[in-house]
Amino acid sequence: MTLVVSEEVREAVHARRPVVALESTIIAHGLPRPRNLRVALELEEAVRQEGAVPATIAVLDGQPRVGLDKEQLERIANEEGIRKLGHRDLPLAVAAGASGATTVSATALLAALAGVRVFATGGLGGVHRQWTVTQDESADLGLLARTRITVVCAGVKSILDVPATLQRLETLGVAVAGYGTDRFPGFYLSDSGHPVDWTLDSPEQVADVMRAQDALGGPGSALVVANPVPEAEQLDPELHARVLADALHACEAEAITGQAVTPFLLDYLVRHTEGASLNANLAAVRGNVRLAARIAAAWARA
Ligand code: PSU
Ligand code: MN
Repeated sequence: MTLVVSEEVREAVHARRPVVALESTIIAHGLPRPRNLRVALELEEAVRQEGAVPATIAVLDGQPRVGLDKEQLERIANEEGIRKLGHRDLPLAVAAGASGATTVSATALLAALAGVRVFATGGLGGVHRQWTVTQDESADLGLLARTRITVVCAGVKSILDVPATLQRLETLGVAVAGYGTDRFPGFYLSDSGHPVDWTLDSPEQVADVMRAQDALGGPGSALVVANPVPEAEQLDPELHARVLADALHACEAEAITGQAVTPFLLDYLVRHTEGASLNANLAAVRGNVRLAARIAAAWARA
């Protein structure tokens, strides 16, 4: 594939300086305009403040790009017709000359191809409620089972079936650790109500696990670092439960399916919590981006 890696990212990867991959679906389809562009720029700045190089990933005019300039970020945030691309969509978008934002699965794949080992996002996709009927499971999980990358996230989106998603991650052989917690975070919430088996407490410990993955040479799977949103910034759990139930109802009533499900539910939560879910989402992403930069730095020092 004609992967275009920005000069800054290419040089940093080559020199083993810290780099953090950032996804673009959250910008194009996960956050409302005009805040989405401000957030995209802010996240890149946060990576820089922590001493790492940001590499936002997207496909523009059929070119998969690792590292976007400001104009390219603006296109992702504002252009009409920006598609949502999972990893299976990449060759189709390339051949069609299409433009699209990349989900966790497509971003992780392109980051790994560019030699970027650390990736920050909000929440992973996963197994949806009603899975037995719809078979809706995000391609994020399967791709992470086959890609050697460290993903810093606030767990999986709480719109999902969280215990089923944790089970799938186990079945697929994806390593999962809580960061500073033995609870699996709940995206908008600090605690999903489910435990994790492993806890890591510093960027150096995360880098040690990454080194151990490489030394062992097992299947090329990911490491998920599940970093909770600070409790003070989480969505009120009662409000979350109530609005989420309504959102799931609306999704069914409006017969939303496929790729549209996740953006529909996220948008519903934003609109029906007066933006509180957006604030919790952003707090989670910000924390993840900063932690990812520190992990990238520890990894670069290795
Ligand atoms: N997390 C967010 N906002 C998002 C997403 C995750 O805070 O918009 C996106 C990610 O790109 C993730 C995708 O990969 O949703 C999952 O979509 P689906 O369930 O259709 O696979
Ligand atoms: Mn899906």
